[in-house]
Amino acid sequence: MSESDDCLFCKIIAGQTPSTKVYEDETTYAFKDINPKAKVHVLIVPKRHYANVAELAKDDPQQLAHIVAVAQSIADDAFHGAYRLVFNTGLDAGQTVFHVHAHVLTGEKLDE
Ligand code: IU
Repeated sequence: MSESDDCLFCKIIAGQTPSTKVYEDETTYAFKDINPKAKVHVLIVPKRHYANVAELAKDDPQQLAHIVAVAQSIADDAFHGAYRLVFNTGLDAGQTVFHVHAHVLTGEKLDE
């Protein structure tokens, strides 16, 4: 874990940068993506800073499992439990924010 003062998602979690909250508990925060790629597009982040999903899986697999459970719950409410869960990992895979985040895409039938 290497927390950065410059991390956008750390600032969102701290309430220093605005976001539209969807879910929050002691360890986890979820908010609407500002550039949605589906009818419902939510980002789920651990409150502790990990750069990517591999780092999170290694250091705190329970937190990763909890993120999946939160995604399931969002999709249960939005679209009978159907959803796509994406972790872009690395610049060349399209990761632009280096605080691990799960994209939850749901709320409508998704293209294959
Ligand atoms: P990526 O997997 O790192 O590319 O995803 C970053 C996401 O963060 C992307 O979908 C942006 O639309 C989203 N986002 C946001 O929701 N709020 C912001 O202030 C910024 C980016 I900057």
